[in-house]
Order: sequence, then structure tokens, then C-alpha cells
Amino acid sequence: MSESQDRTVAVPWDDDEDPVAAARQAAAGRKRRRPPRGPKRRYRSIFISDVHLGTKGCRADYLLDFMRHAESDYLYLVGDIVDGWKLKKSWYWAPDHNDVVRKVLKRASQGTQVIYIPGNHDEMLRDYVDHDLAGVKILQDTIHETADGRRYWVLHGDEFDGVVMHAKWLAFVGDHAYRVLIGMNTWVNYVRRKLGYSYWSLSAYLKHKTKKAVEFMSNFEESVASEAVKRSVDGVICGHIHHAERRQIQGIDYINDGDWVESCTVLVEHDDGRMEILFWADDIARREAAARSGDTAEALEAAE
Ligand SMILES: [Mn+2]
Repeated sequence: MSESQDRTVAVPWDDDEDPVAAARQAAAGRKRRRPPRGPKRRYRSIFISDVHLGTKGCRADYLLDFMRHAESDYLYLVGDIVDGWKLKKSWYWAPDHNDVVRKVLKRASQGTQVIYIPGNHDEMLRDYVDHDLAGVKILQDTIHETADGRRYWVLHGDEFDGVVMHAKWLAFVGDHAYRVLIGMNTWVNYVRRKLGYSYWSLSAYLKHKTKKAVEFMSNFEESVASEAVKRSVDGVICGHIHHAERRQIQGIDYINDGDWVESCTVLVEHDDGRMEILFWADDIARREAAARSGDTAEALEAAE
């Protein structure tokens, strides 16, 4: 089959467009209310990382909303898309998580160049580096050239946290770990009280951790940028630390595309090569607010 034929293949299980599948899903009671639609956007490239599919903290619903609104020539999956690490212990695979995988594969079949750079949570995919899986190109890292000719080194970034702290701090970012910590706090304080010790402050502990985390992040950014300087690129695009950021470090355009667990951020390249970080939760909030004020206006009109 030629490539152009490939692009027209209809994927029967894309429930977004398939009314039968949509009806089936609605009947199964899994259909949640979607935010109101906004305008469709087209980008040259989209960079997404740290989705952590397979965990409860994953905001697959927000990511799906983004994907419904955005198309691109290139789609970079910059690591930790699936959380295989956690899947080994507990399985949390919601219909939304399936839909993300389906959407990505559908894009790959319709001509979007999909590049998957495995991270530390989906490191099992590192065995497939330089292979093509269902139209998705798996790479250790790569160079992306923008429309205006700048070269960005694209990598997940976990190889740079050994320098500082072995990434254990990341556990404190996840909501699961946070809940466990809160549970632990109650238990620890029960024991402490029995032994006559004073209350152990969770908030002080977290503040300390946060300070450590802030320190870690700036060290991470510096190390990644230093390596980028050695590779004589114009910029670097990475993920891993769940912190969307763009700043100039040692003459390098450092961009972190963030995550879909806490901040729901994505990096896009416009057709002219301009890079932009989008905070998608804000976009959803704006649409919902607009719909609400629209409802109010309608209600007022009806009352008059
Ligand atoms: Mn990671």
C-alpha cells in the first residue's frame, strides 16, 4: 500500500467521529460531559511529554480535548507517555487512556509524523529504539529543525537527574504519593503521640521538599543546557521534571513542555517556526466561562 493510500484509511474505532461507538460508550455510561468546543488549530509541530497513561493522576481527558482542537505535521511524544513502571504494580487504564493511544495511532496512519522518545517510565520502549511501531518512529533522542531553520535537540531528560538526586523527589509531585504521605502523616503522628513526641508537620516537610525540588529543577535545566551547548544546537526541548518552562541558558533556548498530570501543558511550533507553551487547562476554563456567560445572556433574554 502506498503512503497516500495509507492516509485515507478510516480507523473504525475512533469514537470521536464514529456515532456507533459513541452511542455504545454513552450506553455504557462512560461518556462524560465534554468542555464546549473551541476553534480548531493547526500547528507545524506538537511536543507532549509526561502524560503518565496508566496512572490515576493522568489528565487524559484534558489531553484528548487538546488533541480534538489541534492538528500538526509533526507530533513528538517526549517520554513518560505510558507509565509502565506503575502498571507493573497497579493497573489503572480508563477509556480515556485508550482514546489517547487510538488518537496517536490514527494520526500516524493519516500522515502526521509521530516520533516517540521513551522516558524513564516507559523505558521498555527503549528496546525498540530506531524501530517503527505502527507508524510511530521510536528514537532515543533527535534533532528537530524548525520552519525558520533553528535546530533543537529533543530528549526526555531523565539521564540528567542522576547528577543531582536520582529523581526521587518526583514522587512527591504525584498526587498518589501525596495521598500516601498524608495517610502516613496521620499514622506517624498517632505513634508519635503515643510515644510522647510532638506533632510532625507535614507542611514543613513538604516545604523543605519543595525547596529541594526547586533547587533540583534549576540544576537539571543547567545540565541539560550545558550538554546542548556541546552539541552546538540552538535550543533543547525536554520534559521529565513536570515543569513547563522556557528560558535562555548559556545561549541555549531551553524549553520544557511540562506534563499532563499537574499543569496540562504542551509545546507547539507555529508555521513560521515560533515556539509557544500552551496551558490547556486555562483554555478549557476560558471556553467553559464563555459558555456560562452565554447561558446567562440567553437566560436574561428569556426573562425580558
Ligand atoms: Mn521522566
